[in-house]
Amino acid sequence: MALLDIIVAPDPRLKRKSVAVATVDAATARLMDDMLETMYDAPGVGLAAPQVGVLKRIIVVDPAREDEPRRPLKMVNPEILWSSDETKPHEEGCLSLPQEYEMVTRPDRVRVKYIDENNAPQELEADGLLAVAIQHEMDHLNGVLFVDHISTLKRGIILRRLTKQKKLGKHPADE
Ligand code: K1U
Ligand code: ZN
Repeated sequence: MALLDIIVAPDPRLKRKSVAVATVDAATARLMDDMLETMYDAPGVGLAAPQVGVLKRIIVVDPAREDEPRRPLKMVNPEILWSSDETKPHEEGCLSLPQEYEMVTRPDRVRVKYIDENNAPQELEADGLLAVAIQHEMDHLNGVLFVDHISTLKRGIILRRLTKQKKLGKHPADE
């Protein structure tokens, strides 16, 4: 397995729509393993393929806490079949927007269909952190970032800060 480089915003690749995967072959399975290793190393609760420069509809998530056994999910071509009318605010971060956190309101529960690592169709109903992470990662597949769900003012502040750090060649975690 390998650690992949995570793209940091602003970057045009994070704003593009990803394409569906025709079949889950060995290369796709290896990519998902590498994405999981990269996510655990970061650490994060999810990662989408466009964040590592691959514009395909692939996400990985694991909502388990550090003191719990790992529960990795590898999802290809995920689609939301149903989302609850009830919404909930949750603090979100993003490995592509390091050190930036804001409250985002999303449906509290979702039902999702996807193809798993064995090319088998699956369905899953999720709530809590898993539901938030799946929606956050699926947004990445459509070129949407969590800052697109907050006010224009806050989004502008965050993106200007990241642009400045990129120009200086600085990583926000170094500050
Ligand atoms: O897409 C990403 O960049 C991953 C992102 C996903 C996410 C975080 C929070 C709510 C919804 C979705 C992250 O994992 S950011 C890191 C993070 O929040 C975290 C890291 C370690 C433990 C717990 C959370
Ligand atoms: Zn993200």
